Amino acid sequence: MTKKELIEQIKTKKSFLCVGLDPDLNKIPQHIKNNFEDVIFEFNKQIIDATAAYCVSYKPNHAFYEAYGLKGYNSLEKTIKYIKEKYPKHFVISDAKRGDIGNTSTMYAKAAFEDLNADAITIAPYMGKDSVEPFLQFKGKWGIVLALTSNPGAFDFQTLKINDAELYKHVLKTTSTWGNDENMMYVVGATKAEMLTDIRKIIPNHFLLVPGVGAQGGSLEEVCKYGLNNDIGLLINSSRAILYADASENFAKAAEAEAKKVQQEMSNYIK
Ligand code: NUP
Repeated sequence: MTKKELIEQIKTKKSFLCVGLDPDLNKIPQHIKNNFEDVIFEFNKQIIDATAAYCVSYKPNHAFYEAYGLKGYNSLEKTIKYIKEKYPKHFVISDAKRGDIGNTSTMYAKAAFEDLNADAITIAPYMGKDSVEPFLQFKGKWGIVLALTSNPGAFDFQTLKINDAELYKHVLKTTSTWGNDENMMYVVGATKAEMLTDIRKIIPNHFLLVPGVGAQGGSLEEVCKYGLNNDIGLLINSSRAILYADASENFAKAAEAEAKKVQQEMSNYIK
């Protein structure tokens, strides 16, 4: 998907919401577990159908599928196929945080883009240029580089100063020369919204994937205040707050209501 197409979707839907598909068997309602063979896929399918009108993107995190082995991976494949067939304009992010020596990264990229048919994959940039570049060679596909993450551990390394600038700023400056704002995005946690002012000085035009609203307590208003650019430039992810808004047979309706609530707040920022 091109940047132009993504922006068009955001304007049409008046939404820059990304629904995180992080299925957890301990939290999936009992009636789904009792009645379906592929529990994860059925749960996702109902969540997707309930939320598709209010979001522009879905982000399955691989951990929540790989935890259930081959069966889980099969549910992941089926989930992406379902989105791509029924909602082809939604931007699918494989949240796998890959990155390895070049030929290995190429295989990770093939898995995400050719086998799974995701539009984007998250990348940990620690191994440097040759570990990131293979993800940027696929037309219409995106690499989303971790810059400043939402978790408390972000302060262990990412904010350490090297030559007067924090490590995450070096990551932004350097990695942005490896690709462009048509094939790269950055992860910035919603829990660190004030830091978006500095981030926007370094990368004014890139889209940012922003997790951390909802369950992690980040503020949508603050993220928009500091992070919006002329193209909107944000995909804001919420997983648990939408998926597990209700644990009963009403879960899909509750997820829909939650996604709609976020979309309505977002619509205020879209002219
Ligand atoms: O910095 C990050 N923070 C984060 O939470 C980078 C991520 N990829 N994530 C992921 O976003 C996390 O692994 C989970 O899949 C999702 C946030 O979920 P929730 O807190 O909305 O439930």
